[in-house]
Amino acid sequence: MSEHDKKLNVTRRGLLGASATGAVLAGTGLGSTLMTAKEASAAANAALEPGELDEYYGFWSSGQTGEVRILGVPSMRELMRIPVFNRCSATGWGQTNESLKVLTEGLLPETKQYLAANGKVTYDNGDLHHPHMSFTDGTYDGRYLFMNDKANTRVARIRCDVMKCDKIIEIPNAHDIHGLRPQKFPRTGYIFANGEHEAPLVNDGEILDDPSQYVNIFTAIDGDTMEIAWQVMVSGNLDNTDCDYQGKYAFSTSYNSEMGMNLAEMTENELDHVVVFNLKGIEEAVAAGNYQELNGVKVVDGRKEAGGNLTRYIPIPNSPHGVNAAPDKKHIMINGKLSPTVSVIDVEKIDALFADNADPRSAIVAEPQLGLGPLHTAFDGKGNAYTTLFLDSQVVKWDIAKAIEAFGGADVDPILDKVDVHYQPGHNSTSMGETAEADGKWLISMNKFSKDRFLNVGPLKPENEQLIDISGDKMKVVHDGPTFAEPHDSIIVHRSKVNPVNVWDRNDPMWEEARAQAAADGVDLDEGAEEPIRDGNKVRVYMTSTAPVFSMEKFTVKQGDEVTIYVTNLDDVDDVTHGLCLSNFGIAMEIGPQATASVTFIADRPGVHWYYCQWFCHALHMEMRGRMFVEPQSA
Ligand code: CUK
Ligand code: CUA
Repeated sequence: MSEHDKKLNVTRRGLLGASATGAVLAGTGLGSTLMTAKEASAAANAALEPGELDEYYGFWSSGQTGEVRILGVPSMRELMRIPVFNRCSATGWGQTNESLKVLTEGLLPETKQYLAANGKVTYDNGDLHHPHMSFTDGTYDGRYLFMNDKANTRVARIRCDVMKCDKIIEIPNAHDIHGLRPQKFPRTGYIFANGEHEAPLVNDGEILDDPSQYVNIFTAIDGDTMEIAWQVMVSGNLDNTDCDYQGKYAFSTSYNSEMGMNLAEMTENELDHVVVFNLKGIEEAVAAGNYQELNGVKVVDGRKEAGGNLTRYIPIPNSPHGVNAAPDKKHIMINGKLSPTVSVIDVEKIDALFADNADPRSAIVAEPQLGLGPLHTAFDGKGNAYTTLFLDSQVVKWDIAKAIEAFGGADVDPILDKVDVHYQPGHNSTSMGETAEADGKWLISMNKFSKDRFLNVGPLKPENEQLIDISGDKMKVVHDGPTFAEPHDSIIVHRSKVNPVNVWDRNDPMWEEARAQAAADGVDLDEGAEEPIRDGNKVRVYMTSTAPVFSMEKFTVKQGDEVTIYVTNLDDVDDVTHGLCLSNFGIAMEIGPQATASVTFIADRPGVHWYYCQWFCHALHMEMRGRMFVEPQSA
């Protein structure tokens, strides 16, 4: 290990070692596994009887799994998984025509070309870090969830009425979308998305190992149309992002202001920065034509050397990571990562940075020392902040007003409490904590390691999210929840904000193409067709499902036909989902009540093949099946 590395303690062993040291230094120890009576009663608050409903929806990202998960909070019951960037064996996401439309229509032409050369139509993986709900007037409005894909530079949207992904777009010019946040005011509005990794603006191979010509791109997407509004070229890279409650500014951290290409270079400077984006200034520059158009997107120059009033760069120690807007609508927390500090920005001091070219650091009103490895901060709406300390394996509760007083020279300690979490927390989130309606009841600490917390399942361990009761003065860990890769980030939304339907609307846009094709074939989707409809070597099969039967008990196609099977689920009863699984064809799909789903394949396999319903729907579910006959080509 070099001296530099030692200082930063950046190896994995170093990080894990530092945590134990940190905990000992903090004097909290790890031996407090026996619950006190008080803790037991806090745990009881979190417990729900069978049949009781949770007060909150938790929307969880899954990191490299690529899906979104819904948990109930505080029970921490996993309620649903929503496939987004991943493939799903159960629902047929990535296989049905309806999901393939979502997965392919937003891809860039060169991506489609690359995928085709590899025998694919879409990516199979994603790295989904940041799920966030749309806002109206500073709080969740239950319309949409938005999320990033760091792995393949995409942004996706989930409709909260049906809890299905309806749009995915690939972001041109940028590389590897990481930080993502929706505009809070007056409404969403923009979705802000950070390109994390540096590359040439025109990345066609002309420029390779010449980092001096690399840039990073900040993107604003219109959340209603899922079209890109504009992009900003910046100095340094972009990590996380958040925005104010005035609709004026967005803030992105940069841990690589150095534009380094390796660890030593990226961590060289003691100060990196947060970029402040002046939304109105950018809109005006775009309206005035001060942009270059690249891949159909208007790109403005917000780099330091460009001057102008699009961006400002506030120096921050040291490789800052998380950005979190406080529910007081006034403060933005920049989490120091390699610096033990959180830098507090007062949004009311930002105007002067643009209007009067004030010293960027004049917007910093506090910088409390909290512990080792601050990554993300959450809020209770009572003036307190909760910051994860990755290296210390702790969550620290601190008083924002006291931190500001201390920064002004007062002899006060803003730290109110520290609690051990297990182990190495990344994100944390509080109930309604990312809105102006933060209610201070629950905090989730999403921990990267579970080590000895659970039964050993082999070298790959689950991660661990812990539920913490923050309703009192002291934080209390009341629940451990192991999770598969990975509990990256979450939001905790009061159930009054979310109101999904029980049954699909027959006219839902999701199967618009199926509807159009059926109309062209003279078929009513609600009735299906008696026989397959042949159109050259294309064959379309329209059937309906009503528990426990498919409307077609058999149909015949020819080997080599391109077959599309449409199934419309006529059941309109809450919770009666059917499926269609075509054995030995690798085909399965979910058909929710009143939904239509379809799948297309080449029937290149002669013989008798059963299709069956794979969602248990009825006492005679096993009997819900039918035969596809494939006549051999010679016949
Ligand atoms: S980033 Cu990973 S712990 Cu992707 Cu939200 Cu901070
Ligand atoms: Cu229909 Cu099982």
